[in-house]
Amino acid sequence: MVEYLDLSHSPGKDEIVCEFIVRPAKGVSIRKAAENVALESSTGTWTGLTTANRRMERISAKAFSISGRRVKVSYPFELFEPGNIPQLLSSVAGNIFGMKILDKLRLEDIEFPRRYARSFPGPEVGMEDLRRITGIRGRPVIGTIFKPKLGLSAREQAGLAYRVYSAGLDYTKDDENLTSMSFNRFEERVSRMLDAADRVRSETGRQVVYACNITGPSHVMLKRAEMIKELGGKCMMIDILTCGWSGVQFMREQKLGLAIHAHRAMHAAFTRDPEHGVSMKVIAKIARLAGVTALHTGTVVGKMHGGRKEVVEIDDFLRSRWHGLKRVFPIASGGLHPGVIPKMLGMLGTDIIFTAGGGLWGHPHGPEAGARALRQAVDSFMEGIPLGEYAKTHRELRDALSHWKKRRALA
Ligand code: CAP
Ligand code: MG
Repeated sequence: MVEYLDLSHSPGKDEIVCEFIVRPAKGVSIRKAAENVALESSTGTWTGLTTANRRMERISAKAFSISGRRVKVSYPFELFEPGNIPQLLSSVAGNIFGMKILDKLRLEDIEFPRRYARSFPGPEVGMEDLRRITGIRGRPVIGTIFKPKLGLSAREQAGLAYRVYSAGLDYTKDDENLTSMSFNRFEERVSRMLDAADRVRSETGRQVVYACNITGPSHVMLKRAEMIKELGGKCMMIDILTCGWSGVQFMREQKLGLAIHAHRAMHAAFTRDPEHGVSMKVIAKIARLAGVTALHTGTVVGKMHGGRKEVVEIDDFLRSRWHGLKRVFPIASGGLHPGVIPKMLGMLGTDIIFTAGGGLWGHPHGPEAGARALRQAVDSFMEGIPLGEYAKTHRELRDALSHWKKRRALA
C-alpha cells in the first residue's frame, strides 16, 4: 500500500514542495483531503491497483505537513519531466481541483529545488538587459497602453506613439486584445510603430521600446516575432495565460534576443478567490522559469484587484536572486494616472515598468500633456517633492491632478 500521508516525512533537496489551502467537503477530515491531494496529483487513483509496483511507491507524493487548512505536499523529482511546464501543472494543478472530496482548493505556493529550476532557461533578456537596452537607470520605465483598446488604425497608433515618445515616454504597448484586426493589421502596425520608434531614436538618441502584441497560435506568434526582429524591434508582448505555457516556452526557445512583455489577461479567473485556484505568486514563479522579461503583477492603487502584501511579495520575488535565473521586471498597470504614481512607487519601488492607458490618453489637454504629466509625477517622487508642491510649477501635472481628483480620493 502506498502511503500518501506521512507527517514524519521531511522533503529531500530535489523534491518539489507545494503548499495548498484545502477546504474538505462536508464530513471529510483534513487528513483524508490532504492524502487525496497527494494521491491524485502524483501516482494514485480512487482504488487500489493490481498494477502497483515498487517504483510507484518510491515516486509517490507525500502530504507531510498540515497546519489548519494549510497542507504541504512533497513531490519526488522523478515525477516530473525537466523543462516541461504543462506536465508540471497537469500534476500539481490538474485533476485535484475537481475532486468531489474537496469543496475548494488553492495552490498557494511552490518551492522549486535548484535541480528542477535549472532545467528551464529563464529569461533570455532579463530586467538588467532591458535597462541596458533603454539606457534608463535609477528610475522606473514609463509607458503607456494605446487606448482605445481597439479602434485605432495602425497609422493613427504610430502617429500617437511618435508624439508621446517625443514628449518623454520610454515604452509603449498594444492592448491585450489587439492582435491583427481588419482595421489595424499586425504587419502594418509593427512596421509603422518601429519606424516611429526609430525616428525618435535618431532625433533624441533615446532607445524607446514598443511591446508589440504577437498573441496567437504558436506558429503565428513565431512569424510575428521574426518580423519584429527583422525590423529591429526589441520586444514582443504575449498574453501568457491565454496563449498557454507551451506557447511561451516555444517563443522563449527561439532565442530571438527579444524581450518578452508578459500580459496576464485571464489570471483572475483562477487567482482571485483566496480559497480556490492558483495564486499569482505561483504564476510569477512559472513565468520566470519559462523566461519572460517583464510581468504584470498589479498596482495596488489602481483599478485591478490585488492587495499590497501580495503585489510587494511577488515584485520582490521577481527582482530577487533565484537559482541563477535572470531577474524579471515587474509591470504595474491598470487605472494608473499621475495622481497615484508616487504612492504606487513608494509601495512597489522604482525598479519597475509602469504603463498608464486612460491615465495618459484621458488627459484633458491631449497626449503630449498626458505623457509629460506622468513624467512629472515620477520626477516629483524621485526628487522627494510632494506631488501637490511639484504641480505648482508643472502645468501638465497640475491639470492631471485636478482632472482626476475624484479618482485620487478613491485610490
Ligand atoms: C490598463 C490595461 C491593462 C490592465 C492589466 C487595461 O489600462 O491596459 O491591460 O491593467 O491589468 O486594459 O485595463 P488603463 P494587470 O491604464 O487604461 O487602466 O496589470 O493587473 O494584469
Ligand atoms: Mg490592457
